[in-house]
Amino acid sequence: MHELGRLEDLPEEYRAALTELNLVPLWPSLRAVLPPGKPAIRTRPTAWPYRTLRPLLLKAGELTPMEKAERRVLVMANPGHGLEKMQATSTIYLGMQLLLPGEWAPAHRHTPNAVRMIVEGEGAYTTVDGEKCPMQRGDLILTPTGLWHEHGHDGDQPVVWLDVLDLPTVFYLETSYVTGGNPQEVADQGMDQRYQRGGIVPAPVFVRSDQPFPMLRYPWADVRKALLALAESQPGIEAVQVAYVNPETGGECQKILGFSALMLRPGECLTLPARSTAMVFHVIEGATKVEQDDHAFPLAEADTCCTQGYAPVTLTNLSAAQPSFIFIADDAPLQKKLGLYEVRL
Ligand code: 1HN
Repeated sequence: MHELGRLEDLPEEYRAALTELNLVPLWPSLRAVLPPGKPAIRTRPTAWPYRTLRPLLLKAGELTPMEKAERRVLVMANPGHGLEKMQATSTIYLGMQLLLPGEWAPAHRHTPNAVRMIVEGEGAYTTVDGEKCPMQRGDLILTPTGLWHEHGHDGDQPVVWLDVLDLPTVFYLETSYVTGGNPQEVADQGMDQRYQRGGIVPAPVFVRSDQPFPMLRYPWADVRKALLALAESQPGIEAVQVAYVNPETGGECQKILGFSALMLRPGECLTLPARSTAMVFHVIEGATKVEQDDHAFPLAEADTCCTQGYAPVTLTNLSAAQPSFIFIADDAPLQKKLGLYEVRL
């Protein structure tokens, strides 16, 4: 590809005339927006070890009362995007949130979609659209776009969870906003008993859901059991991985970001092919090394990291005796809808 003209090649006077009229010549910047072969990537592979983050999050609990925070969160920002942008990747917001015993994070609803992966503690719950969802370690709880949600805590120890939002995309689209409100009325209990097993859903005549987000809580105990059963029954399977889906449609559980859980068998090393999506890895159980290019992150339980798109990622279970379990987030649902998703084998 031949070299294109530079901005400096143009007469000062001409450039000033363009600027005056809010015009810009394309050719000096064309290669920056259309680099050959692969995109210009800002997302830097980055790890956020829990042991370093946790004391600072607990300190925030002392420094900032809930009334002054609304949501007490330390945002895990990617330095490649600039910390103030609050982007872990181009499309993924990550934050670690703390709720102390007796605290309450008031109800609101907003356009970005959120999920929470519970990291530590017992006794907290989040109420989403009137459904009270208990929070236990490893559970995934959805708070999809537009649904009311609030968090409460009846236990006696701090509770911490990882928030994953599609905020960067929704914000970039100039569609991100919030509405406040009053505490929600909690609906009848047992909503989360509707989907007991894959392949069987409530019959349409009576109770089949017409909601876009029929399942809000994915208990870790069930997901873990499914992974162990998959590994046991399919010893030759390439990746022991399950996706969090909408049980009514079998499709992705949210529209912009996608979520899955992966088990690495003892000592297993798995290379994921280069794909167009950046990824987030969070260790639910065990110890896993995440490697990409020159970066190697040995992750312990509750640690989180991100990788770039367009380069392979290698995951290694650091234990030869125990399986490790990882939660994964990416923006494959969005990229697929836009026709941009690629796997490079
Ligand atoms: C939000 O609503 C929560 O409800 C957490 O817990 C983090 C980050 C950005 C925008 C909204 C929550 C958030 C958020």
